Amino acid sequence: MQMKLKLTMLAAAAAFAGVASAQDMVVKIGHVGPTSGGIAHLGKDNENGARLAIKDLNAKGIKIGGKTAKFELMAEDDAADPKQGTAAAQKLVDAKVNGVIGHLNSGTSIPASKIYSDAGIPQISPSATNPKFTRNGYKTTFRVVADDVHLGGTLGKYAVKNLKGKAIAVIDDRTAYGQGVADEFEKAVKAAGGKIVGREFTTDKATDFMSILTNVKGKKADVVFFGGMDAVAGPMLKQMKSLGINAKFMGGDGICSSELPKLAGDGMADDQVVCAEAGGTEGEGKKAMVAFNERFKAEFKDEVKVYAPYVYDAVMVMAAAMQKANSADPKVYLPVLAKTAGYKGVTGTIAFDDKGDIKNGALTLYTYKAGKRSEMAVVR
Ligand code: ABU
Repeated sequence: MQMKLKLTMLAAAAAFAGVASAQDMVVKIGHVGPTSGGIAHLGKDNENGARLAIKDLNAKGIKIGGKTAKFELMAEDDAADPKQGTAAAQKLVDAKVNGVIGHLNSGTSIPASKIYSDAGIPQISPSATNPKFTRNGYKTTFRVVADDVHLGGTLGKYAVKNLKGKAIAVIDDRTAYGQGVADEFEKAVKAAGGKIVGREFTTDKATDFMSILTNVKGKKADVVFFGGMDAVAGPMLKQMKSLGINAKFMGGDGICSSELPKLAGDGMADDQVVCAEAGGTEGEGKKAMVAFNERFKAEFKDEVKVYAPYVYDAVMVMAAAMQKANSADPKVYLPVLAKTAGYKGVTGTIAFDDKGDIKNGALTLYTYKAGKRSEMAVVR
């Protein structure tokens, strides 16, 4: 009797300390994003989304195969660099993670997807929007946001039909994401009868845009679209202002962060920027997203930048598939994950199509007023 009591006390102490006991199983979830470099703020936002999900899963005490699952996060930094991305992917494969959430960027997620596919490990990206990510025929590749065809297509039409742009200039950062979303934007502008007056290029590490912006000014552009991330868009907006370019500034989810006003400083006027997040919620669904954002702020003393809720849902969808399959073995839960349908997350309802893309993904159009993101519309 005394021995039983002692064992129970030891198990309780182990559970309190977060240590796995004989009745537990460890489930390793890999996460990869750029937690160093120019968009480290976005990488940390993603990683925190994963941390919150892991905390919630462990608090629930989920049973898998009759054992209490202890979820552990293996967080890796890829610095948004394709080579570091594949090295991080190999490290997670070698560590025999049960699944991976990431990477943040298309340029890292796409090459890493082959490594996970070869190892049979499911990968869900919460933010990589280049369509190619899910077009390689890998059964292990999933994404919980809309892609650049949807993003660029919607924004291109919006530039012509709603903003009434007459002279539209396009700049991209030559990354898989930036170039891809800019190409889709350009196609949609032309399809809507709009005129592209110039196409300029920069990089995801550039800080000086005076030369390309002078070209844009010479073309009298009234709308400038930038395919790239907020860390570049912010200084670009500042330099547009210094050159006296009063054009509307558009971009995809990469610029559509709560951080952009800080990065742009006084370079951003109210209503000047129109961007789209590659997801969104409407009606009753908004409550869960708002509650998540408040909870995230309380937990990390920081605003959600863009993707943290999508990371949270990606972890939860993966764990739900493990629970349903009653196994964390990738071979066993992967087919269940692929059949995910009607999962109610904080970012809305998640179901995957046969490529691993979210079905009926939403976009949220935003502008900025007084240094805050301001929602304009959710479109599907
Ligand atoms: N979707 C915007 C940022 C991530 C990426 O696709 O590269």
